[in-house]
Amino acid sequence: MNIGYIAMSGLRLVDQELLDLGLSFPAVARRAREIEALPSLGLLTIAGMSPSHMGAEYLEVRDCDEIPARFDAIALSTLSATSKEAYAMAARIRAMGIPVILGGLHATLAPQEAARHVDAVVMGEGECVWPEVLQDLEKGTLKPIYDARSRKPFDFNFAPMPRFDLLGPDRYPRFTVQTQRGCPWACEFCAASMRLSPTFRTKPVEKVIAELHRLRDLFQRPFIEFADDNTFADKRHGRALMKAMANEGFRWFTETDVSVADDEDLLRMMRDAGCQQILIGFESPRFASLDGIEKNANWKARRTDRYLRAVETIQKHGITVNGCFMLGLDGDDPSSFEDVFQFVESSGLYDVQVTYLTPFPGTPLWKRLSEEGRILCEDAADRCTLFDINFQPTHMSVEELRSGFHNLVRRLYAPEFVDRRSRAFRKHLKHSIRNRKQS
Ligand code: B12
Repeated sequence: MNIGYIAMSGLRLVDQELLDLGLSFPAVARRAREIEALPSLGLLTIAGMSPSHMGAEYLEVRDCDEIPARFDAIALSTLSATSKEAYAMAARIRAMGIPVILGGLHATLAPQEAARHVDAVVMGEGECVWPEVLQDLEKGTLKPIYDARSRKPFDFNFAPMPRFDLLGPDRYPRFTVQTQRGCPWACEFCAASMRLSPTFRTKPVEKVIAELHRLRDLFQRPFIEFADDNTFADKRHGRALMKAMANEGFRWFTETDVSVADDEDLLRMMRDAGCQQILIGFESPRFASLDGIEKNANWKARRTDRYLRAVETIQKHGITVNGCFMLGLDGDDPSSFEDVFQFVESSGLYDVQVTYLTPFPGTPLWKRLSEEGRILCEDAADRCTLFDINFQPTHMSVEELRSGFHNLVRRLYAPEFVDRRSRAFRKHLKHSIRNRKQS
């Protein structure tokens, strides 16, 4: 049996004006190119569980104008933004008599919808059910839905080695590796791995290192993006990982929360382990906008007054911060755009990413906004890009949110502002290195 693993690659955005505006700025265009090229770790991971008698090939959707007929089944992975494209693709594949199995975050969050378009839907963590799906496929007894969420969360001690070897040799400048799944915090809007399985878990350090070594063997000097929700949520695991990565010569980027700034020793270990940048979801610099969005302990709101200091502490260790802000939160009003701009200016954030609050189908945010009658279009998964609006904001009209956002994008990514922040970063870094040497 020969299985084709097809990734819905590339960025998605419906608002053409914003796309044109964004890509006209060098900093945005560069980041867009970098992430355009990331392969799907979900598919490579489940391919790593395929038995040796089965063939496996990895393809990007952009290479699939013609669906190759040599496959006995196709595994597709989709996020919400690409779900309609994935269904259209599935229809073409099934018309050729090839069964389609669909997994990923959108299939997990909207399984009934997905089941109307494919032969089998996998909900949750693929590792828990993929061997069974393949056995059923061989026996011709595929079930319409496999729900990994009704089983025990996947034990990372058994994590398969992702099939990085399926990737073409010169095509990918960056690769993803996962070190943990889930997050101890419960943000209402979150549509990431906590929706696959709510339990927070870390991958054994030696497994992560083995994946990094595998990538280095295959691709020489790979740049790594950890595909985590919150790499340093478990500080003990984070420290052990940094110790193991010290002097390995990797360069990497990750996503984590602002609490890394509380631990300067950890920041030094991160720098020594090759960390180039961390992305932090600040969401907003305003207490009123953050209040209530994290449901376990109102964690984000309680941290607001330490945000500025945190950026300074992290960046002085030579690690740049990419600060993410969400516009359209219930506590936002027309002054929020200026507040974000001011925060970026006074913190000296090296990089910044602004998105709209996005109700992904199947999330608690979606449920609440739907009950409040605030979802603009119930059938608009293609608007789940983080850069398109699909809800009615509280203290602004949709048009005010959109034009305020576009204007903020123009100001944040103006090349002179980007340059000023990057020069300030280098200057402060030199200064703190000098201070460190003197003390
Ligand atoms: C790396 C990444 C990317 C990469 C690669 C995406 C990809 N196709 O894998 C790039 C940069 C291309 C990307 C792009 C986008 N992304 Co992105 N991305 C991530 C990130 C950081 C990590 C995802 C990851 O690799 N996880 C690890 C793997 C192992 O998990 P997984 O893919 O879910 O796979 C597991 C299961 O889902 C399942 N599974 C998955 N597929 C399949 C298939 C089968 C057949 C089976 C059986 C099982 C299965 O098994 C896997 C193992 O358990 C997350 C945020 C985060 N911290 O998680 C956002 C995230 C996934 N991205 C998001 C978004 C919105 C986008 C974009 C729409 C942005 C845009 N405007 O263009 C695009 C759309 C991309 C596309 N064309 O589909 C959202 C998605 C929310 C949602 N529910 O839809 C997230 C959660 C970020 C967020 N802020 O909310 N992204």
